[in-house]
Amino acid sequence: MRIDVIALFPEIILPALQVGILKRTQDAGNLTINVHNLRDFTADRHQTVDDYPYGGGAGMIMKPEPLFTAVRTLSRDSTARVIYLTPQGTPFTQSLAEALSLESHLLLICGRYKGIDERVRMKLVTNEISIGDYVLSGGEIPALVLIDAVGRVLPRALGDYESAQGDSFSQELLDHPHYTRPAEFEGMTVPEALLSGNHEKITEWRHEQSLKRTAEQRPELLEKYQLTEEDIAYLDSQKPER
Ligand code: 9D3
Repeated sequence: MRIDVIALFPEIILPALQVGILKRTQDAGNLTINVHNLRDFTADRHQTVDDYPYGGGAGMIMKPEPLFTAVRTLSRDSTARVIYLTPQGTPFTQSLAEALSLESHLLLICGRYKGIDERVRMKLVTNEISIGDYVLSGGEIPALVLIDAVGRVLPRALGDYESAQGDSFSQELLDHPHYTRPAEFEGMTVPEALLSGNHEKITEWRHEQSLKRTAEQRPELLEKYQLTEEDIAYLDSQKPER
């Protein structure tokens, strides 16, 4: 996969691409990421990227010319998905990350100021994505979130799909607690089920903990999840007495 990013602050994005899974995926040759500065696609002496809004109001708008030049330069073949990161976009999810991981070329546009000229959105943008309902100062961090989520489901090396599989499967419920050595730390012990060596018991304990956490933190996820009789009985047993 190839990912091009158009940003006003490439330096926000670059260091995060040099470590961990994203670095390994790039080193394996399965992902090429290029981060471009929008100012490099300007044609005027002052490298102007923004201007005042028609109709007035506070804030600036990103001018169409540098964005048209950048997208046309970076997507010569015209097969790239052109994704604009915007608070007005469709919510980013694991399933969207997995769908995007099947593309061969993504071109990400990071906004700053109040947003981009509408003609860029109409003529060039194929997808608009938001990472959640909170206000950030630009699209660079959202682009990094998207790259991280998409990059980690790409194969790092041949036959390296299991971990990503496990992730999407476990998205239905929240993860259970984890413990490692020592068996006792500052008076806190590891749950007996995990020390039992009984794999059925361990699996049951983990599943119950996932149900409990999901009920506490994300009850709306349980509405889509097919609860068994045993699941319902367990959750009922966790409710405080009246
Ligand atoms: C005045 C209306 N604001 C929109 C909610 C203006 C505005 C605020 C923040 C315009 C752009 C931004 C910068 N944010 C992004 O570029 C952005 C973003 C976000 O703020 N939250 C979640 N996802 C995203 S994706 C891009």
